[in-house]
Amino acid sequence: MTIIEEISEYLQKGRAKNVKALVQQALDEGIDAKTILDEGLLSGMMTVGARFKRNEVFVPEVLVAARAMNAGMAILEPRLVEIGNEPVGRAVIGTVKGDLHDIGKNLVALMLKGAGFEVCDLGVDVEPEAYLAKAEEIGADIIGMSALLTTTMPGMKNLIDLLEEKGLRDKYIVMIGGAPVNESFAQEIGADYYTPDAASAAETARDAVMNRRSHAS
Ligand code: B1M
Repeated sequence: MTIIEEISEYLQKGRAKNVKALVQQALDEGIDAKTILDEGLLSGMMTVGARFKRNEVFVPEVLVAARAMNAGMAILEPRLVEIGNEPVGRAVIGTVKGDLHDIGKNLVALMLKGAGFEVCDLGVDVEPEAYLAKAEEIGADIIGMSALLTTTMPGMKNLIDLLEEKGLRDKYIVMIGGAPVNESFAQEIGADYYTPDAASAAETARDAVMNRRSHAS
């Protein structure tokens, strides 16, 4: 097994200390930071995402894998900054106004990071104006909204209305999710994508940004 494969394996097992040590060793051996990121850390996290989607692993395993990913990233980040590694895209995420559920949203944020996104997590109880202000500030590609209560789901439409009012609807890819949300609700309010789980959200976000870039060029 190569050192890169070992990084991916240990990440999937949530072994933060091993991941950290192996990332350092890989750098010392002269392996470039981008390879360690793409083929070690991100590949490991995408595998965890796929297994989570198939119900082969559950929330605790995803959280420990994410902790291992963060441990590796802490070693890798200074090197990535030096070589000017661009993220796959930028995403703003939060749970909508009036809603304090954040476990699922946190998983989506983790998976997006695992897919190579720079993620700004606004937390819970987020006003439409706050999503938009942050998206404009960081030049986001994606705005992701989570809702767990049927009473807070309409908050998702409020952001879409606000984007339309400001003439900014086409600027952002709007993604929604959460237990009571579904595809027909997404269509009804004019969101771009509904995804049922965190792993699909990350895959869809990646594909959507790639698609948009290929159409723009
Ligand atoms: Co609340 N709660 N809760 N709660 N709570 C639910 C949602 C409820 C279904 C329970 C029930 O009655 N059976 C019910 C909602 C009923 C309804 O609206 N139809 C409910 C209620 C009523 C309430 C209160 C009103 C209770 C009260 O005070 N009377 C209150 C509301 C507070 C508020 O938000 N204003 C309340 C409070 C709480 C706690 C604070 C105690 C706690 C939240 C803790 C926290 O989040 N930090 C809590 C919890 C834990 C739950 C349940 C039990 C579990 C939710 C959860 O974390 N699931 C929940 C029952 C349930 O869902 N079975 C319930 C695990 C998580 C991983 O799944 O969030 O669905 P989920 O995320 C998934 C996907 O949905 C998706 O990916 C995730 C993982 O793959 N996903 C996205 C999520 N966001 C996405 C965004 C995307 C894409 C995918 O794109 C951007």
